[in-house]
Amino acid sequence: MAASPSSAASRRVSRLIGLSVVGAVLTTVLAGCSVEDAFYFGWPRTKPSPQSEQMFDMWIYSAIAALAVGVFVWGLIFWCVIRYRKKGEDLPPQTRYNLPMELLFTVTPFIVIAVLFYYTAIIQSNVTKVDENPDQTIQVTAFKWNWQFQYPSTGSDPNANDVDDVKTTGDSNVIPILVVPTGQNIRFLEDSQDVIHSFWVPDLLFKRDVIPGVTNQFQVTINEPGAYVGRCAELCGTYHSMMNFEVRAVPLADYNTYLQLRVEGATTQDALSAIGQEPYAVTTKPFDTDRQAEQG
Ligand SMILES: [Cu+2]
Repeated sequence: MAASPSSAASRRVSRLIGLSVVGAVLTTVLAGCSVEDAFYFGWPRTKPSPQSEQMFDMWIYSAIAALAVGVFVWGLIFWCVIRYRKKGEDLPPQTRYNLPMELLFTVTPFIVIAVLFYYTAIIQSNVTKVDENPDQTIQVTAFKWNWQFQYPSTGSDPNANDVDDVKTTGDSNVIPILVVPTGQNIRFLEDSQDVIHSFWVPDLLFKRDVIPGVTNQFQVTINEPGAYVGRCAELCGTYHSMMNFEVRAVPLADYNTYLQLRVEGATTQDALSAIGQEPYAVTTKPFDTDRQAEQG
Protein backbone atom coordinates (compact mmCIF):
# COMPACT_ATOMS: atom_id res chain seq x y z
CA MET A 1 0.00 0.00 0.00
CA ALA A 2 1.38 3.42 -0.97
CA ALA A 3 2.15 5.87 1.84
CA SER A 4 -0.20 8.86 2.02
CA PRO A 5 1.27 12.22 0.83
CA SER A 6 1.00 13.69 4.35
CA SER A 7 3.02 10.89 5.99
CA ALA A 8 5.70 11.25 3.25
CA ALA A 9 5.84 14.97 3.95
CA SER A 10 6.15 14.47 7.70
CA ARG A 11 8.97 11.96 7.09
CA ARG A 12 10.73 14.59 5.00
CA VAL A 13 10.30 17.16 7.77
CA SER A 14 11.62 14.84 10.47
CA ARG A 15 14.60 13.89 8.25
CA LEU A 16 15.33 17.61 7.78
CA ILE A 17 15.19 18.20 11.56
CA GLY A 18 17.48 15.19 12.14
CA LEU A 19 20.01 16.49 9.61
CA SER A 20 19.97 19.97 11.19
CA VAL A 21 20.70 18.53 14.65
CA VAL A 22 23.56 16.39 13.29
CA GLY A 23 24.90 19.45 11.41
CA ALA A 24 24.82 21.63 14.53
CA VAL A 25 26.58 18.97 16.65
CA LEU A 26 29.25 18.36 13.96
CA THR A 27 29.88 22.09 13.54
CA THR A 28 30.48 22.47 17.27
CA VAL A 29 32.63 19.34 17.67
CA LEU A 30 34.72 19.80 14.49
CA ALA A 31 35.38 23.47 15.35
CA GLY A 32 37.03 22.24 18.57
CA CYS A 33 34.59 24.15 20.77
CA SER A 34 33.45 22.92 24.14
CA VAL A 35 29.86 23.37 25.26
CA GLU A 36 31.03 26.15 27.59
CA ASP A 37 32.75 27.93 24.66
CA ALA A 38 29.47 27.83 22.80
CA PHE A 39 27.83 29.94 25.52
CA TYR A 40 30.46 32.68 25.07
CA PHE A 41 29.15 33.10 21.50
CA GLY A 42 32.66 33.60 20.10
CA TRP A 43 33.81 36.02 22.83
CA PRO A 44 37.28 35.39 24.35
CA ARG A 45 37.19 33.56 27.67
CA THR A 46 39.35 36.05 29.62
CA LYS A 47 37.84 39.12 31.27
CA PRO A 48 40.77 40.64 33.18
CA SER A 49 39.41 44.20 33.47
CA PRO A 50 36.09 45.72 34.63
CA GLN A 51 35.88 47.32 31.19
CA SER A 52 36.12 43.95 29.46
CA GLU A 53 33.45 42.54 31.81
CA GLN A 54 31.01 45.25 30.74
CA MET A 55 31.75 44.56 27.08
CA PHE A 56 31.27 40.83 27.71
CA ASP A 57 27.83 41.46 29.28
CA MET A 58 26.86 43.63 26.31
CA TRP A 59 27.93 40.88 23.92
CA ILE A 60 26.08 38.11 25.76
CA TYR A 61 22.80 40.04 26.11
CA SER A 62 22.99 41.13 22.45
CA ALA A 63 23.57 37.52 21.41
CA ILE A 64 20.61 36.34 23.53
CA ALA A 65 18.37 39.07 22.07
CA ALA A 66 19.50 38.17 18.53
CA LEU A 67 18.85 34.49 19.20
CA ALA A 68 15.38 35.21 20.61
CA VAL A 69 14.47 37.24 17.50
CA GLY A 70 16.07 34.55 15.30
CA VAL A 71 14.16 31.68 16.92
CA PHE A 72 10.90 33.62 16.65
CA VAL A 73 11.48 34.38 12.95
CA TRP A 74 12.65 30.84 12.11
CA GLY A 75 9.59 29.51 13.96
CA LEU A 76 7.27 31.69 11.87
CA ILE A 77 9.04 30.70 8.64
CA PHE A 78 8.83 26.96 9.34
CA TRP A 79 5.27 27.23 10.61
CA CYS A 80 4.21 28.97 7.37
CA VAL A 81 6.17 26.52 5.22
CA ILE A 82 4.53 23.51 6.86
CA ARG A 83 1.07 24.83 7.72
CA TYR A 84 0.47 26.59 4.40
CA ARG A 85 2.27 24.27 1.99
CA LYS A 86 0.63 23.80 -1.40
CA LYS A 87 -2.39 21.54 -1.12
CA GLY A 88 -4.14 22.14 -4.41
CA GLU A 89 -4.46 24.43 -7.40
CA ASP A 90 -6.67 27.00 -5.59
CA LEU A 91 -5.02 30.26 -4.73
CA PRO A 92 -5.16 30.76 -0.92
CA PRO A 93 -6.87 33.92 0.45
CA GLN A 94 -4.64 36.94 -0.29
CA THR A 95 -4.25 39.28 2.70
CA ARG A 96 -2.72 42.76 2.54
CA TYR A 97 -2.80 46.15 4.28
CA ASN A 98 -3.03 44.74 7.78
CA LEU A 99 -2.41 47.95 9.72
CA PRO A 100 -1.88 46.48 13.25
CA MET A 101 0.58 43.96 11.77
CA GLU A 102 2.51 46.65 9.88
CA LEU A 103 2.67 48.85 12.97
CA LEU A 104 4.04 45.90 14.92
CA PHE A 105 6.69 45.24 12.23
CA THR A 106 7.78 48.88 12.39
CA VAL A 107 7.67 49.48 16.13
CA THR A 108 9.31 46.23 17.30
CA PRO A 109 12.63 46.64 15.39
CA PHE A 110 12.73 50.27 16.53
CA ILE A 111 12.48 49.18 20.18
CA VAL A 112 15.20 46.55 19.65
CA ILE A 113 17.52 49.13 18.04
CA ALA A 114 16.79 51.74 20.73
CA VAL A 115 17.65 49.32 23.56
CA LEU A 116 20.87 48.18 21.82
CA PHE A 117 21.84 51.78 21.12
CA TYR A 118 21.21 52.83 24.73
CA TYR A 119 23.42 50.11 26.24
CA THR A 120 26.11 50.53 23.56
CA ALA A 121 26.34 54.26 24.29
CA ILE A 122 26.47 53.74 28.08
CA ILE A 123 29.11 50.98 27.96
CA GLN A 124 31.22 52.67 25.31
CA SER A 125 31.41 55.87 27.35
CA ASN A 126 32.35 53.81 30.45
CA VAL A 127 35.06 51.92 28.58
CA THR A 128 36.61 55.01 27.01
CA LYS A 129 36.25 57.22 30.10
CA VAL A 130 39.40 59.05 31.23
CA ASP A 131 39.47 60.09 34.92
CA GLU A 132 41.02 63.30 36.21
CA ASN A 133 43.44 61.49 38.50
CA PRO A 134 44.53 58.02 37.42
CA ASP A 135 46.53 55.92 39.91
CA GLN A 136 49.34 55.44 37.39
CA THR A 137 50.35 57.01 34.11
CA ILE A 138 52.51 55.19 31.62
CA GLN A 139 53.82 56.61 28.37
CA VAL A 140 53.72 54.27 25.38
CA THR A 141 55.87 55.17 22.38
CA ALA A 142 55.60 53.20 19.16
CA PHE A 143 58.21 53.21 16.43
CA LYS A 144 59.08 51.06 13.43
CA TRP A 145 59.02 48.28 14.60
CA ASN A 146 58.92 48.13 18.35
CA TRP A 147 57.65 49.73 21.54
CA GLN A 148 58.98 51.83 24.37
CA PHE A 149 57.29 52.06 27.77
CA GLN A 150 58.16 54.91 30.09
CA TYR A 151 57.22 55.12 33.75
CA PRO A 152 57.42 58.74 34.90
CA SER A 153 59.07 59.08 38.30
CA THR A 154 56.67 59.71 41.17
CA GLY A 155 55.27 63.20 41.44
CA SER A 156 56.70 64.41 38.14
CA ASP A 157 54.83 65.72 35.15
CA PRO A 158 54.19 62.68 32.95
CA ASN A 159 55.27 64.68 29.91
CA ALA A 160 58.45 66.06 31.48
CA ASN A 161 60.73 63.25 30.29
CA ASP A 162 62.77 63.23 33.53
CA VAL A 163 66.23 61.73 33.45
CA ASP A 164 65.36 59.20 36.16
CA ASP A 165 62.27 58.03 34.27
CA VAL A 166 62.29 54.30 33.91
CA LYS A 167 62.14 53.07 30.32
CA THR A 168 61.83 49.69 28.68
CA THR A 169 62.56 49.58 24.96
CA GLY A 170 62.10 46.55 22.77
CA ASP A 171 64.61 45.49 20.15
CA SER A 172 64.95 42.73 17.57
CA ASN A 173 66.09 40.22 20.18
CA VAL A 174 63.97 41.06 23.22
CA ILE A 175 60.21 41.53 23.46
CA PRO A 176 59.51 44.63 25.59
CA ILE A 177 57.55 43.89 28.76
CA LEU A 178 55.11 46.47 30.05
CA VAL A 179 54.85 45.87 33.80
CA VAL A 180 51.63 47.20 35.34
CA PRO A 181 50.07 46.97 38.81
CA THR A 182 46.77 45.10 39.28
CA GLY A 183 43.75 46.84 40.74
CA GLN A 184 45.01 50.28 39.73
CA ASN A 185 43.50 52.72 37.34
CA ILE A 186 46.22 53.12 34.70
CA ARG A 187 46.31 55.83 32.08
CA PHE A 188 48.27 55.08 28.93
CA LEU A 189 49.51 58.07 26.95
CA GLU A 190 50.38 57.10 23.41
CA ASP A 191 52.78 58.63 20.95
CA SER A 192 54.40 57.53 17.73
CA GLN A 193 57.84 58.43 16.39
CA ASP A 194 57.05 57.73 12.75
CA VAL A 195 53.85 56.31 11.28
CA ILE A 196 50.48 55.25 12.68
CA HIS A 197 50.63 52.15 14.88
CA SER A 198 47.97 50.68 17.12
CA PHE A 199 48.32 49.51 20.72
CA TRP A 200 46.31 46.32 21.05
CA VAL A 201 46.03 43.87 23.93
CA PRO A 202 43.53 41.26 22.73
CA ASP A 203 42.79 39.99 26.27
CA LEU A 204 41.84 43.49 27.40
CA LEU A 205 39.53 43.73 24.40
CA PHE A 206 41.03 47.14 23.77
CA LYS A 207 42.92 48.73 20.94
CA ARG A 208 43.81 52.35 20.28
CA ASP A 209 45.72 53.92 17.41
CA VAL A 210 49.10 55.50 18.13
CA ILE A 211 49.37 58.53 15.86
CA PRO A 212 52.45 60.71 15.31
CA GLY A 213 51.91 64.24 16.59
CA VAL A 214 48.77 63.29 18.54
CA THR A 215 48.74 62.12 22.15
CA ASN A 216 46.02 59.49 22.31
CA GLN A 217 45.09 58.12 25.69
CA PHE A 218 42.92 55.56 27.40
CA GLN A 219 42.50 54.07 30.85
CA VAL A 220 42.14 50.55 32.05
CA THR A 221 42.21 48.62 35.32
CA ILE A 222 43.57 45.08 35.23
CA ASN A 223 42.21 42.94 38.05
CA GLU A 224 43.82 39.61 37.26
CA PRO A 225 47.59 39.20 37.47
CA GLY A 226 49.10 37.52 34.45
CA ALA A 227 50.88 37.88 31.14
CA TYR A 228 48.91 39.28 28.23
CA VAL A 229 50.23 39.48 24.72
CA GLY A 230 50.18 42.87 22.99
CA ARG A 231 50.42 43.60 19.30
CA CYS A 232 50.53 46.41 16.78
CA ALA A 233 47.18 46.41 15.02
CA GLU A 234 47.87 48.96 12.30
CA LEU A 235 49.81 47.86 9.22
CA CYS A 236 52.97 49.95 9.66
CA GLY A 237 55.56 48.44 7.33
CA THR A 238 57.82 45.45 6.72
CA TYR A 239 58.03 44.09 10.27
CA HIS A 240 54.58 45.12 11.45
CA SER A 241 53.67 41.54 12.26
CA MET A 242 56.70 41.25 14.57
CA MET A 243 55.82 44.36 16.55
CA ASN A 244 54.73 42.53 19.69
CA PHE A 245 54.98 43.26 23.39
CA GLU A 246 53.76 41.74 26.62
CA VAL A 247 51.74 43.25 29.44
CA ARG A 248 52.75 41.75 32.79
CA ALA A 249 50.19 42.53 35.49
CA VAL A 250 51.63 42.10 39.00
CA PRO A 251 50.38 43.03 42.51
CA LEU A 252 50.95 46.69 43.45
CA ALA A 253 53.68 45.91 46.02
CA ASP A 254 55.65 43.95 43.39
CA TYR A 255 55.15 46.77 40.90
CA ASN A 256 56.56 49.32 43.34
CA THR A 257 59.54 47.07 44.04
CA TYR A 258 60.06 46.64 40.30
CA LEU A 259 60.06 50.40 39.71
CA GLN A 260 62.38 51.01 42.67
CA LEU A 261 64.86 48.44 41.34
CA ARG A 262 64.68 49.99 37.89
CA VAL A 263 65.31 53.48 39.32
CA GLU A 264 68.36 52.02 41.08
CA GLY A 265 69.65 50.84 37.72
CA ALA A 266 68.41 47.24 37.35
CA THR A 267 67.46 46.03 33.87
CA THR A 268 63.89 45.01 33.07
CA GLN A 269 64.94 41.35 33.20
CA ASP A 270 66.80 41.60 36.53
CA ALA A 271 63.99 43.57 38.17
CA LEU A 272 61.39 41.06 36.92
CA SER A 273 63.43 38.13 38.27
CA ALA A 274 63.75 39.94 41.61
CA ILE A 275 59.97 40.08 42.03
CA GLY A 276 59.60 36.40 41.12
CA GLN A 277 58.49 36.95 37.53
CA GLU A 278 59.70 35.35 34.33
CA PRO A 279 62.41 37.72 33.01
CA TYR A 280 61.46 37.30 29.35
CA ALA A 281 58.14 37.37 27.53
CA VAL A 282 56.09 34.18 27.86
CA THR A 283 53.25 35.02 25.47
CA THR A 284 55.25 35.72 22.33
CA LYS A 285 58.83 35.54 21.08
CA PRO A 286 61.02 37.76 18.93
CA PHE A 287 61.17 37.31 15.18
CA ASP A 288 63.66 34.57 14.39
CA THR A 289 66.19 36.34 12.16
CA ASP A 290 68.26 33.14 11.86
CA ARG A 291 65.42 31.34 10.14
CA GLN A 292 66.80 31.68 6.62
CA ALA A 293 70.33 30.84 7.74
CA GLU A 294 69.06 27.62 9.33
CA GLN A 295 67.22 26.65 6.17
CA GLY A 296 70.29 27.29 4.00
CU1 LIG B 1 53.16 49.18 14.13
